[in-house]
Amino acid sequence: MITLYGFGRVHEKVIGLTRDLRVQWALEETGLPYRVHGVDHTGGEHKSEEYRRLNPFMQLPVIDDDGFVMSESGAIVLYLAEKSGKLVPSDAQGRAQVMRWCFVALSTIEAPIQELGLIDLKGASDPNSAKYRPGIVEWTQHVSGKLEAWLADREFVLGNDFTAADILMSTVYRQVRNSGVLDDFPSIRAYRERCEARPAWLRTVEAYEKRLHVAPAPPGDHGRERLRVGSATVCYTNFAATHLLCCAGCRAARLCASVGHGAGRGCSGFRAAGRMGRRRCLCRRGALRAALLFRVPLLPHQGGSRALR
Ligand SMILES: N[C@@H](CCC(=O)N[C@@H](CS)C(=O)NCC(=O)O)C(=O)O
Repeated sequence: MITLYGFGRVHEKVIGLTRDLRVQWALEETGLPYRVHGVDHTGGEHKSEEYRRLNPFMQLPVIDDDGFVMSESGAIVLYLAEKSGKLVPSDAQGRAQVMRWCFVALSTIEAPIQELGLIDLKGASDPNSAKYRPGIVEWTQHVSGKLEAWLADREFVLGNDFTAADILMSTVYRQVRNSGVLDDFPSIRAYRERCEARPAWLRTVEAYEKRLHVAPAPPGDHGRERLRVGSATVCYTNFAATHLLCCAGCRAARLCASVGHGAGRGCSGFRAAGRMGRRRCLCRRGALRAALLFRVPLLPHQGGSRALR
């Protein structure tokens, strides 16, 4: 049986972004039997000699398929596709196209996105953020513009069929889903939502939440995230933000209202927050604008549930 070495404990900031999600998604799509070994990253389990033998770079994910060990998320996803005969077409040229788009995802697209993700993880207080972020955003938007055009008349990157390349592409974009840089790329956003609507992805997220002890969203709250803003709890109306900004408190809410996003009765997030008995709500765009203006980090709501969807 396949063992997936995925995160069992990891820094809260990266929950929902880790690359073991890609592999577990591929396992769920292909139906191959597997179990997960939850690596305690916080406790340094990946630094052991035993783990180094699995992956010389001591990173995750890794799979062990009855003694056949493989690291690198892209290589693993392709291996699982080949092994199962799913997520790839049967002809050599079709498979080569899938490979091509896997490389597009992991090199052309992921290069700037990873940079951007890292900058945003560090937050606005990092002096390099202001210096390098605009250039990285430009690079991200340059490559994304090309993909946006490509996806305009395609359901998935290779057309009508969901393939291994879509697992990689959509999870790459997931890293910056709440950064605001994709606001002008509706085809990419819709594409990612199409991919993440798949039952195999939803099962993956559910298993991941359990593994990392992330409290799942309450019923009817899918795709929303509650965050603490100052003393108030806010609710995003869009896909979950795992580590955005906070602490501008009412200033953020006021700004949000003044720019016409959220914090008003017409905002679905406001209504959702009301249902949950909360006092404030910002829609994602409004909160991000506020964060940008105030240059404050957003923190997850402590002790509340968090949706990764
Ligand atoms: N290119 C590798 C990158 C792997 C990677 O960066 N893994 C991260 C998690 S997403 C990791 O293990 N970070 C922890 C560490 O380096 O200590 C892949 O695609 O698998």
